[in-house]
Amino acid sequence: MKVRILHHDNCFDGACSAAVFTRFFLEKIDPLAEICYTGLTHKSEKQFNESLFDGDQNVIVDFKYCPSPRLTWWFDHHKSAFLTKEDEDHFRWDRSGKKFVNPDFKSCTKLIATVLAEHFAFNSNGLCDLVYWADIIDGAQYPDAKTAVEMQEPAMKLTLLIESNRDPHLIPQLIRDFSKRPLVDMAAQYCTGEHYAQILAKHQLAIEVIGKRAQLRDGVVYFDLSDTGIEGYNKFIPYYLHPECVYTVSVLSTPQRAKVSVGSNPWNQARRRHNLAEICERYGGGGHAQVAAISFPTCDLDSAKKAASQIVEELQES
Ligand SMILES: [Mn+2]
Repeated sequence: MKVRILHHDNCFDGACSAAVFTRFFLEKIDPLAEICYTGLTHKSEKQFNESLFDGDQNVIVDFKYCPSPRLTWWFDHHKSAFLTKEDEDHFRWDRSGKKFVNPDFKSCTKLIATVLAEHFAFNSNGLCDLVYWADIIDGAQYPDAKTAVEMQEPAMKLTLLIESNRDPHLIPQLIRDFSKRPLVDMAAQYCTGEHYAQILAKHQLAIEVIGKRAQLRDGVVYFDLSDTGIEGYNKFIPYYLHPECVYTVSVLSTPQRAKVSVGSNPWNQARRRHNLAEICERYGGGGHAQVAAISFPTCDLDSAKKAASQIVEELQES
């Protein structure tokens, strides 16, 4: 049997979600299944192509719902789990018992482990380290910004590797390893050598550039990286540099999209007064109340910048 798992790409929680499901499927359903992986990134249009669903069973983890009849399993914990009202209705009518959404979970990894234990008698004890770290990382439950930015823990090193990865073979390999190997062994194998040193240097450079560009005004840190060639950054850097801020708004440009990221300071949540998913939904984006984003076509960087400046204004404390 061929199983296609579509997971949130370049995301520790997305990879761990796929790993938990993999272990479950091999243990409980078919030990001989051939499991294949595809990473999904948020797009400004046409999110799902039917040809993605080429397995006998097709699974989406840590990503939006798709009303395709070929979708067998679905797990998500995002507040904006549905692209449209029609998709949401389609999900509500589903009687397969294999599709689950719960935005109360900090990570999709924990949601999957919990649901599979409850409904399918899966024992996820062997994966508790994975569940623990996915919950910390995706839920931004670090004790402080230093832990989130200085990359000491094996799970943090692997997160840095995953978030900056461009090699299509690496994440499937990591997922298979996550489903059966301890994080400390994996970090020792993957987060070493020249390649990792380069990734770490990029991370240091991002800290430096954001430090130079970020402007803090009325509780909001704003920076535009669209002309720097930086295609991603650790989202805690702004809070590491400006611990007193409440929100961050940034603009990025990659070959795939222009992106506005909107976040709130995990160590200053008492001052958060906005639901960021709702704000981003108005521009066609989404996410969680604490952190959300909007994607625009690469050619439409101006719209991204305009949306970002409007959001900055809305979030500033008067
Ligand atoms: Mn997630």
